[in-house]
Amino acid sequence: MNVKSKKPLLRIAVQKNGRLREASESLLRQCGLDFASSRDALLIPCKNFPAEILLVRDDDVPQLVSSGVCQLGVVGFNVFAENGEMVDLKCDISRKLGFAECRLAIASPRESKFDGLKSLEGKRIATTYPRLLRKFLDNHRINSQVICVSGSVEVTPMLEIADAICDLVATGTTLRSHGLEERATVLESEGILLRSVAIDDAEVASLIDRFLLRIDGVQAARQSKYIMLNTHRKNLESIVKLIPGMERPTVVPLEGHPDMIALHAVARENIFWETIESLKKSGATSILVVPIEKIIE
Ligand code: PRT
Ligand code: ZN
Repeated sequence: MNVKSKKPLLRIAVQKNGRLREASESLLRQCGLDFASSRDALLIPCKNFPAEILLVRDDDVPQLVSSGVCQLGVVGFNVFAENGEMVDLKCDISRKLGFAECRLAIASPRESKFDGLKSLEGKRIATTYPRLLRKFLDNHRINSQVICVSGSVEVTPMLEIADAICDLVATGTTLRSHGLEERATVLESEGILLRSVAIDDAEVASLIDRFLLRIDGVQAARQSKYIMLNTHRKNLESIVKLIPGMERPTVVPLEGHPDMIALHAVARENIFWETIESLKKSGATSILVVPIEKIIE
């Protein structure tokens, strides 16, 4: 493995297979990084940016970034938080990425009695997140037995190995199909970008700044739309009020129609059908709502 490269090189740890892989890869590509979509190679060089991508198990990302083997890494906040409870990680959360959203939650069989957290007193709770669960229970002064398992957490009550579970929940389908009901949230999670704190090379630090600027551009664009419409000049004020999160509109006269204007603007929020209907009622025509690829301030 090309661990010590001569030229300054950014190494980014990304999950090899699993729920984070696709969104991480798509984010890197949106940031303009061009690399092969290999399913076999573990270290993939970027063709157009001095960076390489290291494909690993998600559980290894915090350590790889903390030790400086990788300067950046994408991982779920849940994994970072569980690892951080064990060792003092030398990395920061550089960006929240807005994908792989889920929560670490306690659930118990639907028919079991639950009157708040005190119902867990003395009970056995199975989890793959023992440290986060233990901390949560301690904070609430609940004395339960934490049972460490390595997977298939949701079947443990059925097998009478545990009375409750603590696992990741996204849609809640898995809990429901195992007759379990969500009782309490231990941690809210989403994908995060970790950044090593031990970066002493100025060129690497400046590469990271360039990369982060691109991420910010992609994230700002994701929530924004570009809107264009025509209207009578007298409607301008009422129309401007209807566009959510609008910034600095450009207003230009329409050639050959002295009373008509074209309005172009960036809306920092999504534009829903209801807004478009209201715009039409207020006299807007030829409304175009266009996705934005990047916003660089
Ligand atoms: O092989 P590797 O170790 O890299 O991957 P992994 O198997 O440990 O992780 P993976 O790919 O399953 O998940 C990676 C990350 O995705 C997690 O650490 C979370 O940050 C995030 N994530 C988001 C989820 C979920 N949503 C999720 N729903 N991780 C797991 N689940 C599982 C959950 O454990 C349960 O079994 O999905 C089931 C519940 O889903 P719902 O939709 O039925 O509620
Ligand atoms: Zn994992």
